[in-house]
Amino acid sequence: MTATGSIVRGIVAPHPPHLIYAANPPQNEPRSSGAGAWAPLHAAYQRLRASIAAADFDVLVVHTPHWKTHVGHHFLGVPRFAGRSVDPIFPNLFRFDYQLEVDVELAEAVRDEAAAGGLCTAMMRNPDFRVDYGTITSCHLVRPEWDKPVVCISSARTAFDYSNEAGDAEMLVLGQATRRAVERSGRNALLLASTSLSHRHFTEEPADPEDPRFEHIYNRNQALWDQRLLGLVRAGAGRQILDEMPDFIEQSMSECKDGGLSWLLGALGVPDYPGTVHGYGTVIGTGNAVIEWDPSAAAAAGGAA
Ligand code: 2X7
Ligand code: FE2
Repeated sequence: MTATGSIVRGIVAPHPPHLIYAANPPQNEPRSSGAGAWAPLHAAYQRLRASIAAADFDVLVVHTPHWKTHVGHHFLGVPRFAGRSVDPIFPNLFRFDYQLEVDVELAEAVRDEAAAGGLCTAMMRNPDFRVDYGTITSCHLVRPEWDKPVVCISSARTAFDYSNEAGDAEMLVLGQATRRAVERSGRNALLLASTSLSHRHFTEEPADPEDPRFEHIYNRNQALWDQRLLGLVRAGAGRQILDEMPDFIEQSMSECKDGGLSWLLGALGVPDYPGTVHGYGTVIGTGNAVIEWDPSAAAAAGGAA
């Protein structure tokens, strides 16, 4: 089969529900105070949306850490989902009425490629399944119009059940499978790794969760790790990121343990060209960055893609 589809962008799209709360979309019931604690991340997402505004894409393919599956990698496999998503930890901030379309054909193609690569996989065929808030938040912040179908991939538990190294090995296979399926499908895809970086967070909220006086990184160790990782992104050192990933995960309690960033790097062919860091900010002490890799721009500039 001729390869016609492509990965148009690879994006790190963090999903703290706080960012939805602060944006006050009509789908979310709680109303923000407007105090502005997370303005740097909103500005980062705004820069990302401007950067992809002229991009030609058909589908968002998202890997989420908040759909946790204990036996293998699962894929949404019903054309349409609708419901109310409530964040179990922050129900005060996120009660979101969603409707989303799924590109089931592409989801099945990714599943088939992943299975051919030796991974344990399954399709989610329950039409009443409640889509997780990671998927909803990242998709909304990247594409608030909700006018593109999604492919949604769960977080398998290999890293948690066995080791970070074993988890990453699977995520690289899954990334390569995703790339092959996108190319074979003829789709142009945005890939979203829905993930925070460092992830230790405070366990108490101020009276106004959006009060900027209380928002800062949990500890300096996390800040240093996040800055190290972003330096490697800017340097185009994808291989080095993967080499350091097990330590990054362990020492900063990173949400990358769920595999999204490793999956994305694998799908991009482990980039040796820089990613654009649109911005960095903390949410209840966690570290979050909005990052974009543009493979075709890198190829045009003479890099590998
Ligand atoms: O899921 C999250 C997260 N990753 C980071 C911060 C706050 C809440 O939820
Ligand atoms: Fe999360």
